[in-house]
Amino acid sequence: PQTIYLADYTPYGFIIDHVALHFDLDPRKTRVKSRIAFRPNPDASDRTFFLHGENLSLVTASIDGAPVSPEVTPQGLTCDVPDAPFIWEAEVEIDPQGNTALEGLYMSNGMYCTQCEAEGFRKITYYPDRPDVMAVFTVTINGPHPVLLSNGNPVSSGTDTAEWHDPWPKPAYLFALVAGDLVAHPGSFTTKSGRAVDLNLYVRPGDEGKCAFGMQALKDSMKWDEDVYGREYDLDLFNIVAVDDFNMGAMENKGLNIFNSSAVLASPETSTDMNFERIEAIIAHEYFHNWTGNRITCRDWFQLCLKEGLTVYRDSQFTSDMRSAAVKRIGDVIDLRARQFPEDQGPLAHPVRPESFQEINNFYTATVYEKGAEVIGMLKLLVGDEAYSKALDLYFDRHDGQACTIEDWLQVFEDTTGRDLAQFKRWYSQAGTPLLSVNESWDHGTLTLHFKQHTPASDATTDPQPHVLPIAVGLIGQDGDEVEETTVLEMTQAEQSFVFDGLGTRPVASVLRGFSAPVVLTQDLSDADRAHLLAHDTDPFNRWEQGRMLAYGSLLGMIREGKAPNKDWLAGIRAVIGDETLDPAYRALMLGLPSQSDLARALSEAGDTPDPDIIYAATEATRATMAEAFADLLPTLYRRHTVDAPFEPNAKQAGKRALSNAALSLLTRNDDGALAQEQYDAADNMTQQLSALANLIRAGRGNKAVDAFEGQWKADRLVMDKWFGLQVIEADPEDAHEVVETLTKHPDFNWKNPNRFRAVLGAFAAHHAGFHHASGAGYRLLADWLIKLDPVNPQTTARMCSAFQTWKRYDSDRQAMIKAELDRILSQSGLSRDTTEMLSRIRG
Ligand code: HT7
Ligand code: ZN
Repeated sequence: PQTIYLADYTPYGFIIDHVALHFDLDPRKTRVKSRIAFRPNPDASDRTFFLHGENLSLVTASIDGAPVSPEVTPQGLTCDVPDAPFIWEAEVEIDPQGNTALEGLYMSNGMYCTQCEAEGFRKITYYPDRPDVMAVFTVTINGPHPVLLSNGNPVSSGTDTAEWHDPWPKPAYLFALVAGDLVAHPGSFTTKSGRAVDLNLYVRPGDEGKCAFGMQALKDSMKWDEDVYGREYDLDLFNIVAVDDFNMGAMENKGLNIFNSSAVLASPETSTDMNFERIEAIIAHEYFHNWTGNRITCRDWFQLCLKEGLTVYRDSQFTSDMRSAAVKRIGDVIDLRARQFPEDQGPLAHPVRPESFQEINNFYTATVYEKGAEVIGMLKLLVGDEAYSKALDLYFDRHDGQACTIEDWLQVFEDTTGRDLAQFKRWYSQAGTPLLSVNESWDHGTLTLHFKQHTPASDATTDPQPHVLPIAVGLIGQDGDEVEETTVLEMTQAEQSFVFDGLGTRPVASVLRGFSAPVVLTQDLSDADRAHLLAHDTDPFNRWEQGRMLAYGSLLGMIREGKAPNKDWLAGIRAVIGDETLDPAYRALMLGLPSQSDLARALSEAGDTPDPDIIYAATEATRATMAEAFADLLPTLYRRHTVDAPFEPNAKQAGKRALSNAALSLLTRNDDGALAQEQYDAADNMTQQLSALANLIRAGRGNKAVDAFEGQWKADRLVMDKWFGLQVIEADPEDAHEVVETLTKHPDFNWKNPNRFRAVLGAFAAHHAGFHHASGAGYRLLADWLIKLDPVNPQTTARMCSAFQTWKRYDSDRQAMIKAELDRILSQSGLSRDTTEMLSRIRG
């Protein structure tokens, strides 16, 4: 496969003034007519007329009304064109029903929908399918469907026909079309300058009762973007459509967002508190793209972080404002460490702005999205809130309507602050997680913090240079009072020291508050100092972090030397979870343990070979000890935080449920699931029902409830995804692969549906001890399914290959078995470009 390089960028040879598309919908033979007004681009030197096109049957083509016979390849077509403005017209035939890859125009449950990012538009018609070609689109749709939607504002509609006009120039990846028998949940929003916007959430009949929360989240997002970023919506209509078959969460098509139904449909009976929070965040994320992505888009796909990093950053700010900032930050860091750190430290490492790719779909990664957002958080911390706002205002003013680069983005910060961001730019160009270490010296009232940073070399970055690191530090005195409020140290060298003087007694340094930089920190703190911070730190992130570090110490001591759990850690956690002045959601997080794959990563970072069985046993033993140590506290925690009021998906109630369910999961170890059964029987919402079910399965008495749950929810696709997934998540490691095999034979296991596939196989890949079973059965099973899925849906297959990315951590037997599976998949004839690229990179 061909490798594309950032360095090779050249502008397209033509400018498009207008695109008219006409669709005659048919499941197997949709006709697409295009009429595109091209003119030569004065800024381009190469005038080759190339239009992308894949899986299209060209019916006719003409230039200025005269038929032409272009040279057609599987990737597109070329044609001789005039050196002056001209009209290109073409008609193609496509097969939406046969499009199982879910890119381009495809069908899901009888409805037509599109997914064009990144390069799906070329499967709809011949077009320069690159983000720097922006054009105004008019679309007409003919088809026997009550709802016919496209981007922008409606121009006209009649029986089986509709015309749409989008006045905002856009790249083809933001094009969307939806047609089907859908019902609208309507709403409205008036922008701050008085524009009345009609809002609709389109769903399949039967899903009307799951729309209210998403609609409110949309209104909250619109208001928040006005209040915080000064960004107003710019059309008279904003539509969202829920689709069952979708490769990712959602897509920000201009004025017509398309959502995986799991990312928008919600009701108390069918959705957990976590579902509600995720839905609110995704709706916000896609809405915020209207400015960061759509009005200002990317020049090329290497600049993906320009829109994704910024939009993730914006959606995390939104969630922090809507819910608890501390809980959101901790959740984001847990997620970053679970998904981005392994990527950045393994064979898939790439810079936030990659410099080459074979298949762009493989670069919608945690590094581009989440590390990309962390980079923006650091920038804001370095320049300050006011300068950040000014820079963003300038960004929107200067670049509205343009396709931009990271250079453009950094320039607005340089222009507003006068700072030189050349070194900071390394965050975009260097792969790898920096390792930051700190040690202290104390001399008569002066504390000096000596920092060292080092980023390990990788294939992606062979000679990493020091980063600019904002390190937020505070000092906690021996009496527990804060003696130095948070200050942000700016580290730019490989080694650097910072002095705090005028101190009385020696304080404990609270370093990297709020996780101010995405690094692995090594701080030489005693367990007593960590316990002191766990008890007294004013920074909620670091308070939690010290509990987590103590938990790591305890678990690693058990794994390596069979030690008993650390009593100081248990005492520290006990004090926090019993402190009724603290947010229940925060206390629930304190009851969490590092995941088994996090422990494997920690062991391998320290040069040890992780044994998944021992890690599993240590985690289980630690949970059992917690259940025993907190036995007297748990029933009160459970009862006090059980919500009696009618279910509301707000942060307050969700936090209480999170704490009572965290207590339940420990209590179940003491009562063999009696309380879980009680909760299951009484549950009137999915948070309570699912948590109870998980505990019953774990307690070995879940069979009846599993069957009852299936009977109750058989007709609900999204709830059944939970049913499938939970049985895998809660499976005993010895049986996990058999549980998966059984579930894949279930009549409702529709493996072509990405949600269902992920519910089972994705959950299995995340079941550390089950997937890494010493027999290799887990590796074989996943490989079998990846081989089966690849010809049908390469994008989802390739994403799931990352389950193998950590393979070099494990022992030689496991490595040999994984390598054999990687080779077996790679040897399949016709393997997709997506999967080939992922596995070749992973295999090395
Ligand atoms: N911008 C979108 C990214 C995307 C995508 C979405 C759905 C299906 C396939 C996709 N490929 C890329 C989603 C987002 O980040 O908001
Ligand atoms: Zn996005």
